Amino acid sequence: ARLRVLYLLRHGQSTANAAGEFTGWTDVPLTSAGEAEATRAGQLLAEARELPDVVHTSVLRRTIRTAEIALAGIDRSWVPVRRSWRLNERHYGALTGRNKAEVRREAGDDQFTRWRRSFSDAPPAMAPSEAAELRADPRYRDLPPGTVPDTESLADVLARVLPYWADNVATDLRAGRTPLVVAHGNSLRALVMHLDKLRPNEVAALNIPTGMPLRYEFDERLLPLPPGGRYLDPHAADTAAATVAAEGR
Ligand code: DG2
Repeated sequence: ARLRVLYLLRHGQSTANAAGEFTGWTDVPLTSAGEAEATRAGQLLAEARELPDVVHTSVLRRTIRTAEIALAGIDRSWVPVRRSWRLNERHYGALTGRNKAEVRREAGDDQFTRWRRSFSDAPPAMAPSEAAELRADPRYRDLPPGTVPDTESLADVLARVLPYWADNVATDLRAGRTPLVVAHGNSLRALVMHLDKLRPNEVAALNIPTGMPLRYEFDERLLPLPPGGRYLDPHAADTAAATVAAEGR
């Protein structure tokens, strides 16, 4: 049977990542280091046997730009691209824009870790004026009322990522395509949780590094072989994931 291959890629370092700030739905650009990560991701993909022939991104510029750079690197700027708010980062509520180290000092280690990595806890809601501004954004204003969140848990993210997976990415895989999904730390954690059937306590320990292509192979039933996929540069990915885990420290 034909191999079904999927690539997951978190965007390269953003200006908010570099500043150590919670980002969520804020539309920040890549840093030059983030662009270099995207270039490197393209080089790694270029060495892979199966090249992406369809791309999915969030509607935030850090994934859009990362996808552009990586696709140019494999000479596949022509690949069809779909974008969805469903692949956006987890909405970080009132933590959005706050410095992670500062929040950790104020709220304490336990609360900080729960906000970042628990499955069902959501941070406090974003201020109503800021939330209203987000709802008025042209990207979101035509969505059904109640769709744009003012904070989200990972459980909420999973609930909105799953329909996108089922209706778009899984459909591509079944049609024999090789999708590249360029998304975010937490929207990808939700997706991996689903793919690998992780429990909440298992997904708490999962950290996805920026700019590192993660390759999944599936059987006919779309069960991953092996579970967890494989980073194209496993050593660099391990080191970078440990850095993500230690943010705010
Ligand atoms: C980061 C993830 O999202 O942060 O929103 O701060 O992937 O868009 O850079 P991304 C954010 P953590 O949950 O790892 O703190």
